[in-house]
Amino acid sequence: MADITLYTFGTPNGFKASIMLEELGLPYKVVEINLRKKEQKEDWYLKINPNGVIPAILDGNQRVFESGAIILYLAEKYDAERKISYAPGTPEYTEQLSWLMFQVGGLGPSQGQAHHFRIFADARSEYAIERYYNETKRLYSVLDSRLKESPYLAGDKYTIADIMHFVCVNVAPVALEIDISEWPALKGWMERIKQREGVKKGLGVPKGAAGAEEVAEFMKKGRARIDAMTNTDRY
Ligand SMILES: N[C@@H](CCC(=O)N[C@@H](CS)C(=O)NCC(=O)O)C(=O)O
Repeated sequence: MADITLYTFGTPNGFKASIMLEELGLPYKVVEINLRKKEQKEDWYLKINPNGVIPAILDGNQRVFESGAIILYLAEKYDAERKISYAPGTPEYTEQLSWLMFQVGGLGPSQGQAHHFRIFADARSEYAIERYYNETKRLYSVLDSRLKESPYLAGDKYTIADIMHFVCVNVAPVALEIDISEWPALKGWMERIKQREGVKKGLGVPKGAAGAEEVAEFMKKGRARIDAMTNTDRY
C-alpha cells in the first residue's frame, strides 16, 4: 500500500513527479517546499533530499530524491501493469532507459543552465547564454529526429521517458522564447501529451502554485533584468 508524500514546488522538475503520481492514480500527500524562501535548504528537508532541491518523495520510511530516481522507483513499484513504463529485460526498457539518461545527463542540465544565464544570473554572459541555448536547441533536434521515427521516445507507448522531457519542452517558450514549431515532430508529441488528464493534473501541483500567466510574467521580468545589465562576465 502506497504511503507517499511528495515534496515539491511548481517547477518543471517538480512536475515530473506530480505527473507521474497522477498518471498512476496513486494517492499522495503534497508538502510545498517554497524555493523563494529557501525551504529546500532547511535541515529537516536535507534529511529527505541531501542535495537540497525539489522534488523528493517519502514512501513510508523510504526516501527517494532526484526526479529520474523517483520516476523509476514509482514505475518499478507501482506500474505492474506497465501503463506508462516498459518491463526490465525488454528492448523497449533499454530504449526507455537511454532516453531517461539523456534527459538527466543532457537536456535537464543544459536547459537548466540556459534558464540560469538568461533569467536568474547575477552577471550577464553572452557566451554562456549562447552556449546553453544552442545546446538546448541541439538536444531538441535530437528529440525531434527520434519522434519522426517513433510516436513516443521509448517506442509506441507514452512512458516515463516522455514525462521527463515533456516538462522541459513545455516551459521553453515562456522561459527561453524558444518556438518549438521549428521541430514539427516534437511539437506534435507535445500537443498529444498536453491532452492527457494525468499531465493536466500534475501541472497543477502544488495547489495554488503560480499559474501560466504569472510564470510567464516572472520569466519575462528575469530576462529584462539580464538585458538591462551592463556587467558582463566577471571571470
Ligand atoms: N537533478 C535534480 C534537479 C532538481 C532541481 O534542480 N530542482 C530545482 C527546481 S526545478 C530546485 O529545487 N532548485 C532550488 C535550488 O537549486 O536551490 C532532479 O532531477 O531532481
